Amino acid sequence: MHPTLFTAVCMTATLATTPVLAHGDTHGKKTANPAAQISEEKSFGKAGDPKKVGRTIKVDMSDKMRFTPATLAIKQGETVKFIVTNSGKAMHEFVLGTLPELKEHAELMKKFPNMEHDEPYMAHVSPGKTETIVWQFSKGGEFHFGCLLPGHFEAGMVGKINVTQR
Ligand SMILES: [Cu+2]
Repeated sequence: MHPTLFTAVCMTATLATTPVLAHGDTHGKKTANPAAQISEEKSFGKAGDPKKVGRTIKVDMSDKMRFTPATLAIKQGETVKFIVTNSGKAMHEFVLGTLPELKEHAELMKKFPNMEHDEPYMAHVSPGKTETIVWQFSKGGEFHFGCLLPGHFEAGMVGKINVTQR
């Protein structure tokens, strides 16, 4: 994705009324150095190279506020292609992160339900649709994925990823 567009999309929802508000922890860095954001590494990994996908994992999201499967085991270094399907009638999203980050983001989504957000570690999936993201788990640890639409996370729409260290 083009870096300028990427930042613009991300900022649109909040810029007009509250310029200091950022829903992620990286907006400042992005503005300062747009070229660095593409390869930015998070504690739970980084955007994966689609040519280096070692494994494909299908994840289903339903209106029962559940991910299936909800527990994943991954080896450090693996590049995973997630094929995320929304089999429900409501909008859902698949967002990778650490549990504290996801909780914080879910709280922000409650305050600003129309906030647009887009990052390489999230997929927004309309009812009946399928989206893919490619992510490399460059670091070991326990991570999570969640749906951050208002109320969904709290209703249990969260899954766990164990990345075993090499
Ligand atoms: Cu959801």
